[in-house]
Amino acid sequence: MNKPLSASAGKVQEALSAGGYPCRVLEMEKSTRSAAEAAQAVGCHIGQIVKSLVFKGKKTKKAYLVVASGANRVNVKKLSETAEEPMQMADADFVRKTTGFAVGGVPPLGHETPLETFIDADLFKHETLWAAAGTPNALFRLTPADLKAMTGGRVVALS
Ligand code: 5CA
Repeated sequence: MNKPLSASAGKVQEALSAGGYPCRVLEMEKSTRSAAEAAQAVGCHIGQIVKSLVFKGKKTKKAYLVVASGANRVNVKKLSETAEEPMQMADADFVRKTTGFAVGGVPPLGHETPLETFIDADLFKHETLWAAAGTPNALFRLTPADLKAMTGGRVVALS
């Protein structure tokens, strides 16, 4: 029998269901806090892991979401050019305040506030992806098309 989801993972499952996505949140025994751990827990390639990273615009102080392949490092210079303002990685407090989730479990949907989103084009190399679902143990499987639909993000080269 499946255990009930924790509150944060349940919030993500609700957002998925409300959006009409058939995705099911899985809470794992093992940690999925980092992309490498997540890939190991579900037995996929690290490139199939969706990292949901929050950046802050240095001018506007606005929060942006960058969904990147687990295999890539985001090039902040390139990202700043794309966003047309200098960007910095957000700190943990800013991440929690803008998304409603803690670092290590930030999902690509269901945030506290709507975030302008950029999607790493490399994620489209894979048929299926795995994204964080609210906690450092929770994930759900999705397609690149689902990711585009649920974030409304712009697909760009980020690495
Ligand atoms: N659950 C996994 C796989 S989906 C996950 O959430 N990975 S992640 O890459 O999207 O989230 C971890 C990221 O959070 C790290 O890559 C790092 O960019 C960021 N991070 C780690 N520690 C901090 C911190 N103290 N403050 C802000 N961001 C942090």
